[in-house]
Amino acid sequence: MQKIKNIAVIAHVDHGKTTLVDQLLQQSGTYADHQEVQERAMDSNDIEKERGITILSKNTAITYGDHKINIIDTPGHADFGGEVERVLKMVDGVLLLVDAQEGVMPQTKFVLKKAIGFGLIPVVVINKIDKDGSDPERVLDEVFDLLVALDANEDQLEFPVLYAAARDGYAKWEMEDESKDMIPLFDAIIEKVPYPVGSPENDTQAQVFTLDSDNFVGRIGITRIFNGKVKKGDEYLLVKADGSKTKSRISKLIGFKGLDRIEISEAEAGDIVAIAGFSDIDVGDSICDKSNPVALDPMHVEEPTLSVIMSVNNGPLAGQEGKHVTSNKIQERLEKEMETNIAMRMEPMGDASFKVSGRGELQIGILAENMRREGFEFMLARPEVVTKEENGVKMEPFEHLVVDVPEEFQGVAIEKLGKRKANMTLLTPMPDGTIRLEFEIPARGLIGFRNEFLTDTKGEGIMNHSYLEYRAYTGVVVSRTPGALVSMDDGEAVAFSIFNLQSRGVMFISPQEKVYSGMVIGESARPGDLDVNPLKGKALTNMRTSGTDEAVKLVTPRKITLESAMEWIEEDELIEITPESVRIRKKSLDANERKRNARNKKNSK
Ligand SMILES: Nc1nc2c(ncn2[C@@H]2O[C@H](COP(=O)(O)OP(=O)(O)OP(=O)(O)O)[C@@H](O)[C@H]2O)c(=O)[nH]1
Ligand SMILES: [Mg+2]
Repeated sequence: MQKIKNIAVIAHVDHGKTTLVDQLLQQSGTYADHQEVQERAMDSNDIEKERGITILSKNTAITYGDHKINIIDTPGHADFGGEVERVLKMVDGVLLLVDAQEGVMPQTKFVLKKAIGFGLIPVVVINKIDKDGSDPERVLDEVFDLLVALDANEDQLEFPVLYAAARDGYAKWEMEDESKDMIPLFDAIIEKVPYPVGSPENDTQAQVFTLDSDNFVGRIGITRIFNGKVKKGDEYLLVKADGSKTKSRISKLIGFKGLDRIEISEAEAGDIVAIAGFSDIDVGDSICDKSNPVALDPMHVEEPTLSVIMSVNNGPLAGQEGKHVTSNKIQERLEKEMETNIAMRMEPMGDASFKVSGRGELQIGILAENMRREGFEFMLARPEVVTKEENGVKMEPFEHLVVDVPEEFQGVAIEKLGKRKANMTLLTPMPDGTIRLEFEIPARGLIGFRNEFLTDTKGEGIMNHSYLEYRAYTGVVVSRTPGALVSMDDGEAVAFSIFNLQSRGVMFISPQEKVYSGMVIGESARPGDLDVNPLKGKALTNMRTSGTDEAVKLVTPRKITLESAMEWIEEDELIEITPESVRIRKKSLDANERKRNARNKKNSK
C-alpha cells in the first residue's frame, strides 16, 4: 500500500499559499527538467491570474521520498470560505500560513476554527519572514492565543511551527537555522500529519469535494477515497445527500501528478482521484460499494449571507453589446453555476429576475464577471444581507473586521464605523506605528464602506473581514451620503458639458460615451440626486483653438468596475452589465416618477 499524506494549505488572503505550493512542486522534483514552471501555477483560471488571487481550491500531488503528498491549495478570501470548509473534510492535516508581519487576520481565524473543529492539528508556517517589519515571535504568540480562544485541545496546542519565505523557497525550524530549502517543511508534513485512516480491504466509500468537466467524458468528481478501492470499469452506487442512489460504471479514473493528470486503472483508500462516468455527480455525493452502500455524512457548508437580484437588462441600450440577454439564458447559466458552487444559491423571482446568494460581494461579483465574459448582459441590484428568524427574533449576519490605519486616521475610522453600528473589541498599536482596530459589525454596515474608508485614510488604510455569526438585527445602518448625477437625456456625452459638470462632483463617463435618461453619470459632491444634461454644449470647435482637448481640461473619470458599482449603488439604482460596459442607472428612468417615489418615501417615514 502506498504511503499517502493529504494536506490543505489554508490562510488569510495573500499570505502566500499558492506561492508555497509552487515551491513544494518545484523542490519535490515533480516537474520534469524541461517543464517551465509558471509563478502561482495553481492559479490557473483567467480571473485568478489577472487578480493574483485564488478563487477555487485545486489539488495536486507530489512525491517526496517514498510518500505521495496530496496538496489542496485553498482560497484565502473570506467570500470563498465555503470552498475551504468542504476541503478540510478531505484532508488529514493542514499547513496554516500566517504572514510574519500582518499576523493573525480575520480569515486566519475562520479557517483555523474550521480546521480545529475537524480535529486537525495545524502545521503552522510563519511565512514571509524576509519582509521588513516581520515579527515572527509576536505572530507565533497571536497564533497560540487564537488556538486557546478556539478551545483547541492539548494535542492541537502543541502544534509544530516553521519559519518560511515561500517566495524565496525555504522553510526552517528555528529562525537561527540556515535558509536553504523546503526540506524541513516536507519532513514536517511526513512526521506531523497523520496517515489516512480507513482500509483498502473495506467496502468502497468515497466522497466528491470538487467538480470538473471534460469535453469527452462529461462531469468529473474529484474525490477522496476513505475506504476500499475504486477501479476503472467497475460499477458503483452514487448516493446523494437526499439518499437517492444511481448505479454507474467508472468510465475514466484520473490521478494527479504535479500539474498533470494521468489516466490510472485503480486507486485505493487514502488517495484523492478524479472520477468520470456518473452523469449527475455532485459535490458532497458518496461513491459506494454497490452491494453494501454506506454513504458518508453530507457536507455542511454555512449558508449564504448576501444576496443580489439579477435581472434582464431592460434599459435603452439593452441587447447592443451582449450575446445572451434573455431570462431563459440567464436562468440556464445560473442553474449550471449552482450545480458546482455549493456555497451559492439561486431562486427565480418571476418577472425575469433571480435572487443570487453567496458569501459576499466578491463571490457574486466573480460570477457576474465570468458571465459577462461569456457574452451575457444583465442587471444587478444593490446587495442585501440574508436575514433569518430565530425564535421569533430577526437575525442578521455579523462580520469580524480588522482595520489597520496610520495613527492620524484612527479617530475618523472609529467614528465612521460607529455610525455603521460597529462595536470595537480591540485596539493594538503595531510595531510599524500603525494602529490595528478590531470590530464586530453587521455585514450590512460594510456594504459600501470600503470606498469611504479608502478616501478617509487617503488610501493608507487596510481592511479585512470575515463572517462571524448571525445575531439580532441592529436596526437602521447608514449608507452612501453623496447623491448621484443623473443624465436627463439620451445620446452621446459632450466634452464641453462634462467639463461644466465637473464642479458638481466626480464624473463616471468620458466624452462620446453613450448615455441615456436616468443613467448615473457621476457622484454628486452633495447629498441628494441631481438631474443634469451631459449632451448640452457648444460644439468643440467653439472652444479655444490649438489643441481643443487641452482647452477643455477634463479630469479623468472614476472608472466604474463591477465590484465598485456593487459597493456604491443605493436601493433605487441598478448596475447594467454587458461584455463591454458597466453602467449605473436609476431603477426608474423617468425623472418625474423618481420625484414621486422620493416624495412618497419621505411621507411614509
Ligand atoms: N516577501 C514575500 N512575499 C511573498 C512570500 N510568499 C508569497 N509572497 C507574495 O505574496 C503575494 C501573495 O501570494 P499568493 O501565493 O498568491 O498568496 P495566496 O495565499 O495564495 O493568496 P490567495 O490565494 O488569494 O488567498 C504574492 O505577491 C507573492 O509573491 C514570501 O515569502 N515573502
Ligand atoms: Mg492562492
